[in-house]
Amino acid sequence: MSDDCLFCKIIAGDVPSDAVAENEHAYAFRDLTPQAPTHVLVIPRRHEPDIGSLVEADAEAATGVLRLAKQVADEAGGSYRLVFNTGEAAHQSVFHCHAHVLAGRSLGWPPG
Ligand code: DGP
Repeated sequence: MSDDCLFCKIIAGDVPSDAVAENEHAYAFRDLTPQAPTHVLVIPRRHEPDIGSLVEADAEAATGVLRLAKQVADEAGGSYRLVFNTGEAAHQSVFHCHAHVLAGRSLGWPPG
């Protein structure tokens, strides 16, 4: 846990969130500013700043994130997009690894 990390506070229950699912390694909750009918964030319980750091530090936890993202996407039904914004120029604003699961509408390509 990192003291000044918003998503660590969400995992600890110190900041409220709209829970969707969880497993041993990861927690899924609804994004505050949804960009699609289904917009769920899947975060590892372990604090790592991004997916690259997580997979190097704990590959099992990274797999746990992917498994939970798949479960959330399966429950949403149909097509989906899984996004790890990584680094400021790629629009990462919270530096605790997170996957966006986006579904429920047609999604354009390339992304902006
Ligand atoms: P990113 O830009 O990839 O770092 O995505 C961060 C996401 O986190 C963004 O879509 C908005 C969401 N978010 C920020 N603060 C909160 C919060 O307090 N609660 C929830 N549920 N989502 C948040």
